[in-house]
Amino acid sequence: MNKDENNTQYSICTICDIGCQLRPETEDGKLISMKAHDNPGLARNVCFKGIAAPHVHNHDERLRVPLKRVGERGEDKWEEISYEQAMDEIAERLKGVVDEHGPESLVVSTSGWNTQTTHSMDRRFMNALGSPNYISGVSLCAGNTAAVNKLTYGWFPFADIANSKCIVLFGHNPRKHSWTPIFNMINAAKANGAKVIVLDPRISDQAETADVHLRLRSGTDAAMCLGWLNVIINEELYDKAFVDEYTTGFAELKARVNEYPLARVAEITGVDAELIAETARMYANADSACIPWTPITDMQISSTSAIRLHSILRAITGNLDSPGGDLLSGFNPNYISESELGNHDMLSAEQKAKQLGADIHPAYTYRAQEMLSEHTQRVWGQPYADIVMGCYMANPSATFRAMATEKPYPVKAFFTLGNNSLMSYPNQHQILKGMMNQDLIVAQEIFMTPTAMLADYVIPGDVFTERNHVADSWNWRAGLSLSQKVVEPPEEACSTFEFWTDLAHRMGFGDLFPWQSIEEILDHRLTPSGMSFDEFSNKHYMYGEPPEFQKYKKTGFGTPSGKVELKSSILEELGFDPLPYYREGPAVSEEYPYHVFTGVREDAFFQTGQRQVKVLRDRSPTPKLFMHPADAARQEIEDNQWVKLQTKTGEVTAKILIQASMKEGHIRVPHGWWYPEMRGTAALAGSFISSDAVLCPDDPEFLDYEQGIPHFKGFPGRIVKLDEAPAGMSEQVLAG
Ligand SMILES: Nc1nc2c(c(=O)[nH]1)N[C@H]1C(S)=C(S)[C@@H](COP(=O)(O)OP(=O)(O)OC[C@H]3O[C@@H](n4cnc5c(=O)[nH]c(N)nc54)[C@H](O)[C@@H]3O)O[C@H]1N2
Ligand SMILES: Nc1nc2c(c(=O)[nH]1)N[C@H]1C(S)=C(S)[C@@H](COP(=O)(O)OP(=O)(O)OC[C@H]3O[C@@H](n4cnc5c(=O)[nH]c(N)nc54)[C@H](O)[C@@H]3O)O[C@H]1N2
Ligand code: SF4
Ligand SMILES: [Mo]
Repeated sequence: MNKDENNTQYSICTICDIGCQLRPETEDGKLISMKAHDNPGLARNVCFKGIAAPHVHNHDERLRVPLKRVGERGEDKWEEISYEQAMDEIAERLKGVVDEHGPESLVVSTSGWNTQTTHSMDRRFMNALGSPNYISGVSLCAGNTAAVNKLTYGWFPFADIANSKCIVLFGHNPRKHSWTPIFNMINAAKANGAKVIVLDPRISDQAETADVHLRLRSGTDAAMCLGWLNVIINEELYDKAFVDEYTTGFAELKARVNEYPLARVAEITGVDAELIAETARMYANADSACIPWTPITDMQISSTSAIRLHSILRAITGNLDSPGGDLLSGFNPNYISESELGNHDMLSAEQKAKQLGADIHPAYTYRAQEMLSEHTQRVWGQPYADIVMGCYMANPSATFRAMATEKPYPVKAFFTLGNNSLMSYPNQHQILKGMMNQDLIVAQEIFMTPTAMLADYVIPGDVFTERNHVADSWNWRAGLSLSQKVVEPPEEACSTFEFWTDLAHRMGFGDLFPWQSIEEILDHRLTPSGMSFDEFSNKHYMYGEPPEFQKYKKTGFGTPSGKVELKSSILEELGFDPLPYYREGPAVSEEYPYHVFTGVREDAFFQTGQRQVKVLRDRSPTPKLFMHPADAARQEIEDNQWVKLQTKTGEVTAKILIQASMKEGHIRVPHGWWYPEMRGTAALAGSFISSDAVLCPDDPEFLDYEQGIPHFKGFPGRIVKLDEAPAGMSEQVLAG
């Protein structure tokens, strides 16, 4: 194993998805601690989840050998089998499904963050087999944001936060234990005089320390952006030279924003018109300004418009690809990209046309994204740009519906890797129905999750200290960083790279998977740099490209017009409104009086994970709904009381946390709660008791038109008091 001159090794933490490089320490072949980085630029990157990695990696309940279902589906009864037997049987059964129903009957669901070293072998496998039906948790995160950004200027920017003079956070709330490096960058910029504008219904941590806080109603971000544009365009605060030379559709955009005078925007958002105008001026007049990516606008009924409005604001204020603005990095020239390894041109047009949901909601599917291919090739040198692995996906709601109903065609095999699929999309009821109707389910996991419990085969996964990697942030940023294997995976645990490679060989197309190990594919990927993986790991724990700004002056933008498309020619050709707009979500009523939003990430966990890790669970034993004191008083609800939160789709049970920082009339529901300790006593480890996905609808009136993204920010709900906790809760949950 390579160590640098200081005898240090580096592993990139994948407990969450921001990827801090930390220093693992081992003893007798076992990970014993994770330390902060020794590089001063990274030394502050310590969050307690990363430090807790040994408790995750060495956990007693970690899966170590393949399991085959022996009971009914979901009954959680297993026999242990060898890896060879499991892979042989999976290949045989998959061949059977494909022979009967065609290759499109295979769906793969993943998220990619945690499994890290797939090297796009999943897409390569699917493309060789002939299935377009790949879905991912990133369809509610940076993946769909990337795809929609591409429609406007051909790439997905990463904000140059540390060098910015004005940072605008649309809900996004980085903290010491949530996306720590971004939190550090914001603090560095503030120390340099940057102003921070936060838009959030709650007084979040970032709102508390911001220069200005706009407490908008949940789900109204697109209206807010239209209000900002109204001020910026009518007061002529935009960059005229840039608009003239590098954009299309400015006159039409101006006409559209004039439909949103500030009085209308103030009424929709609930924010004072003068404050909207003042902050729009602050943003537009700053020496440099950025709008960092936020997941808040990728989960709303006006998501496509809201994301496009961020793109438009960045562009017309002259902040695109300039210092302190939002940078378009392109592919790293020293590393073969996942976009290329995925072999997307191998999948036929006929099979691509079968991608589920593409007919109605095409924005992040092949149908819309391939309209960019020749332009991506022109500007960035290759046709496919699968940035954050979210640019060629099927629609999850359409996919689970097809799994449940066999319409428009049967979907009979479901593979889920490093993704707790049951709980990670809207409408958990439909997901369960879809999974129960499968002939073959395979899960690759490190713990027995509710999703894995529904599988026919569970393959144990490795973790980040057990595999080598070179990370390029999925083409979001151009730098490369090293992640080293410091311990062996337990027993038969494997990487997702090995899983797909071994399966491809059994399926008869192993020649397309010539790399025998992760190190071999890393050597291959590093070929353009002239370094082998060994050489890279000896010298370059971090390896950046010098930033080159405003590359578009040489190349144009990677869109059909070569310009920033304020009016999107692709959306127009697909039959959608080519200009951004605001659409109101389903209204609250007397029956369902609250605006409910999911999220506010918890410091102790990443998404649905780590509930079985004692040091983390002790910090947060019980799921909590947030409620404003005035709402609690009106309903005579006390702090820590058990309640039900009900929507038309379902109900969850949790405790109330009364918080003055909440916005009146709003309820926060946490994401991803299940109870590993209830395994064996409650169906699917209590995953229908408190999970937000049980509540979140995906009926058409709750879906964004262009992407089919569910409205997680401001759907109607009601609170019903309970006299006691749900049955079967542990002492710790009851006391929490
Ligand atoms: N209902 C609902 N759905 C959501 C969201 C929401 O708020 N509500 N949020 C969305 C967002 S923002 C995101 S980013 C996605 C996140 O979706 P995911 O990234 O899928 O998130 P997790 O819930 O953490 O599930 C990851 C699973 O991978 C396992 N795992 C961890 N490390 C490894 C590993 O190294 N190898 C393998 N094989 N498995 C591993 C964990 O045990 C866990 O069960 O979910 C999205 N889905
Ligand atoms: N500890 C920890 N850190 C994490 C994660 C984790 O699970 N745990 N998950 C990671 C992932 S994958 C993601 S995507 C990020 C998400 O993290 P953030 O981007 O910070 O998002 P949230 O914490 O879900 O919510 C942030 C804020 O959005 C506000 N909000 C709610 N509705 C709206 C709305 O309609 N508009 C606006 N403008 N604001 C609204 C909420 O009040 C809340 O304060 O966190 C990452 N960091
Ligand atoms: S913020 Fe924490 S959990 Fe996320 S990558 Fe960094 S150390 Fe790991
Ligand atoms: Mo996310």
